[in-house]
Amino acid sequence: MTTLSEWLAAQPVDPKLASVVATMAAAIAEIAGVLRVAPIAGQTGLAGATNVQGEAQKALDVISNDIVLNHIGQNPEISLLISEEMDEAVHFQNQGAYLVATDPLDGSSNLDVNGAVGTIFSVLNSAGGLLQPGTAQLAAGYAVFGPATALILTFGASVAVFTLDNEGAYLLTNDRVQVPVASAEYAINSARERFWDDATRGYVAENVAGETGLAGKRYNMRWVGSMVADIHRILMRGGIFMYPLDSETVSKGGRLRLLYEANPMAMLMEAAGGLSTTGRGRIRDVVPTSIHQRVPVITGSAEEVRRVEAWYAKH
Ligand code: FDP
Repeated sequence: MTTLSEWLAAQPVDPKLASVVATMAAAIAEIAGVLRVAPIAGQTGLAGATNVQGEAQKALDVISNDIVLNHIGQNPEISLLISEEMDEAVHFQNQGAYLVATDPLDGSSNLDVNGAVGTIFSVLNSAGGLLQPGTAQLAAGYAVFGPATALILTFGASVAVFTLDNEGAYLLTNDRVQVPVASAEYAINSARERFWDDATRGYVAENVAGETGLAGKRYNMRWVGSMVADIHRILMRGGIFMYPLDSETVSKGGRLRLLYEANPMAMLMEAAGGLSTTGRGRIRDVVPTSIHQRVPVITGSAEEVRRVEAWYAKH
C-alpha cells in the first residue's frame, strides 16, 4: 500500500508545501494517541476536570493545540499559525513561506461520549498575510478520530484518504474521493428551527415532506454535532451539511469559523466534486476581516447545495 510519504513525494507540489502537510499529519498522529487513552489518563475533554489523583487536567483541545504548536515550531517552512485555541496568530522567527490555520480539536462536546472528533487545517502562502480568502488555499485537510483515524487531504485537484495503522504509519485507502452529486440525506441542528430564515425553513420543509412534496423523494436526517464527523460522512456517501445564518447567530456572522473550519472543508468538498456556499455566495470567496471570523456553512452534494441556493435566491 502507498504510504503518506510516498504519496506526498509523488504530488506535483513544492516539497516544502508537502512538508507542511507532513508536519500536520505527524501532529494528528500524536493527537490520535492521546485521544485513544484519554479516559484512562483522566482526560475528559473538559477544562477544570481532575484526574484520579485529584490533579487538574488540561482540556484535550488545549493539549491538542500544544501538540500542533510543538510540531509546527519544528518546521522552518511555517512562519505563521492561526489556531482556534489562540486569540492571536503566532509569528515564528523564520523565513517560512507558509501559514497554517487550524482547529486542533473540533467537535469537543463529543469527547465525553467517546464520539468522533477531528482536527481541521488549511495551508496558505504566508506572504499573503493572515486574512486571505479560501480561494488562496494551497492545501487543506482534516483528520477524523473515529473507529479508525482517517486523514483526508487535498492540494486542490483531488481528495485522498489515509488510514493510520497501529505502527503510526498513514496508508492510502482511497485516492480519489468523489462526493455523489445527488443524495437524500441532510444534516442540520433542527432544534434551532425557530431561529431559521425562510430559505432554510423552505428547503428543510421540502425534505421533510419527502416523496409527498416538491423534492419528490424521501430524505433522512443525520446530525452528529461534530463538524468533521458530519462532513466526513457527506464526503464519503453524499448529503448536505448546513449551519446557516439564523436570527441568533446573525450578529456573529454565523456559528462556524471561516479560516480553519469552513474554508478547508469547502476546498475539500469542491475538490471532490461537491459545492460550498454561505447561501449568498461561494464560501471560498469570502474575504476575511478577522482571523476568528464566523461564516454560514452549506456544503455537500452539488444537487442539494443548488437547491438551497435556489431557496436563497427566492428570499
Ligand atoms: P464543538 O462546539 O463541539 O467544537 O466547531 C463547532 C462545533 O462543535 C462543530 O464541530 C459542530 O458541527 C457544531 O459546533 C455543533 O453545533 P451545535 O452545538 O449547534 O449542534
